[in-house]
Amino acid sequence: MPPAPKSGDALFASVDRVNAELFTLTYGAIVRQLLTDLEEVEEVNKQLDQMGYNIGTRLVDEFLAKSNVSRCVDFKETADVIAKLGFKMFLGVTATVTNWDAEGTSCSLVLEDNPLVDFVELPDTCQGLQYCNLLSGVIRGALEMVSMKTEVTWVRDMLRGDDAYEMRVKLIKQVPEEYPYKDD
Ligand code: MYR
Repeated sequence: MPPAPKSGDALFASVDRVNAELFTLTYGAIVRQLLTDLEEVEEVNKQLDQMGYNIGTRLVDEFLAKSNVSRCVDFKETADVIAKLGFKMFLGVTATVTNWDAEGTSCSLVLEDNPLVDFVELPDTCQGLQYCNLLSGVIRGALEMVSMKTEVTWVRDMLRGDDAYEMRVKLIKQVPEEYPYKDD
């Protein structure tokens, strides 16, 4: 007997899953190719970060258009928006915002589930590889487009034996946006 046709929702769920797997495998192939081409793990880390940055500078427009998010009142709200809406929109998971510093300018985004690393195991020769640098680059690039200069670094990485993925996001400078018209 032929299989029953899938309902619309089930079909979209399976298309989403296939897309996510394709994305994960494609990312793995890119990292592998960079390792072959650049040879030095440090160079691959830099390249992944730069690629992420370039993606982030463009992704932010799509995010703002689709999410209807308007200007956040402070960096804490921005971090929540990234963790709950940004990650959900582009990765299908959410992150936890934690470990704020006293000034409210530095926090951690913790991911328990990271679709980028499904099927990945790092060989011993790649121990210094920051496999998820694309993601930190995306955050840095996206935030720069909304006037926030940040540093984003990985402090925990399950591929290196840690119990979660944790990136540290530090606000370096907030460039005030100039209102383009003069009030008379
Ligand atoms: C504001 O203007 O203060 C709001 C800015 C929100 C920026 C959010 C950027 C989200 C970027 C998506 C991250 C995707 C991670 C995979």
